[in-house]
Amino acid sequence: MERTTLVQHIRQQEKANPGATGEFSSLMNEIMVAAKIISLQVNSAGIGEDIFGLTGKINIHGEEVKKLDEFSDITFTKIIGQSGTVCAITSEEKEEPFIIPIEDDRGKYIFMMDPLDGSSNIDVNVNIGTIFSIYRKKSLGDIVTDEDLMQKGEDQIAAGYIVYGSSTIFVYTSGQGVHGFTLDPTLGEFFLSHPDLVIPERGSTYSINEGNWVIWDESQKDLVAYLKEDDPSTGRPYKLRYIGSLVADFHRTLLKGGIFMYPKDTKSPKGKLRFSFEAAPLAFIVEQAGGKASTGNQRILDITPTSIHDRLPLFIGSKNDVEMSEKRLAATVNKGSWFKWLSG
Ligand code: AHM
Ligand code: MG
Repeated sequence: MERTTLVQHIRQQEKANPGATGEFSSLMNEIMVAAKIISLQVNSAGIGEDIFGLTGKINIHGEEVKKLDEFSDITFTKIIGQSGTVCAITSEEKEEPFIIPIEDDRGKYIFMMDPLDGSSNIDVNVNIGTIFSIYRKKSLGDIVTDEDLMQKGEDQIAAGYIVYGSSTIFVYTSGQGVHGFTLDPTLGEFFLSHPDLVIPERGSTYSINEGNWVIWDESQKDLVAYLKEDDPSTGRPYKLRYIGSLVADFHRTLLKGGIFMYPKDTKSPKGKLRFSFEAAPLAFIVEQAGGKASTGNQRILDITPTSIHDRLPLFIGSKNDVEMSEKRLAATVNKGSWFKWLSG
């Protein structure tokens, strides 16, 4: 049986673009190499070298840095940084962008990553992943400016993620649909396993950390209560699925449909997830697969961040489920303001 490798697929997609120089293919190939190295580490964690546990460091978000977080960040930064295809790398793990020196081999792309998403699941053998996003340098000249590092979500050239789970899966889009590849560990090669992924228009699951109920606002409580009501004519109640690794919760949502939500709450008034490293790349992927991604009232890809570590609420998944959530949230907010107005 003839199987398409990830390298062949990337080359075919690049051929469809007449102005292509091969730089994009090189970058994607380097991402694939880094992903294989991390996959190997994740799968052998616990054997031999001690890769579990904490580094003792705290990252820019005030979170404890795990050894695998650091390993993934360093691996991606080294491999992509030396690829000659990028001029800057930003990472969820690093406060400042890494700018490739002008005298070094550098290229026209900006690479952004959450090197190891779902790190709280590392030590318990639950799926974790990497999320990445690629933009083209916008400003002219050698200096990498804020305009390059804080681009509108819509300006992404490509985005993808890798799930390190029961198998390692690489999913990406370069604006020509969404395609998934599974790592064959015996050959060390990614093969096309999920061509032209399309998310169901409507699903039957919702995914949210419901332990946060008390810190949600009324509109969020109303939405989740609605999804749990018994009304078979509208497919309710929805099932609840929550892994706690965005990459894994998103991957399930992409394949099966439904909605993943991380709303704002009183602990994270702006939301918990990051625009550049989590929301924007997954929004690009979901839209390419026919789904939607929103803050609850704004399309994610319409947003231009104001800092590389911006956070925001995220509602992502099947088109109908995201639209229904937006309507429901707006209706409760409006009901709330009428109530306040009447009683005030
Ligand atoms: P991380 O990138 O530091 O791992 O944090 C992001 C993770 C997401 O993977 C996941 O969706 C979310 O945080 C889980 O948060 P919570 O534990 O609050 O449910
Ligand atoms: Mg993350």
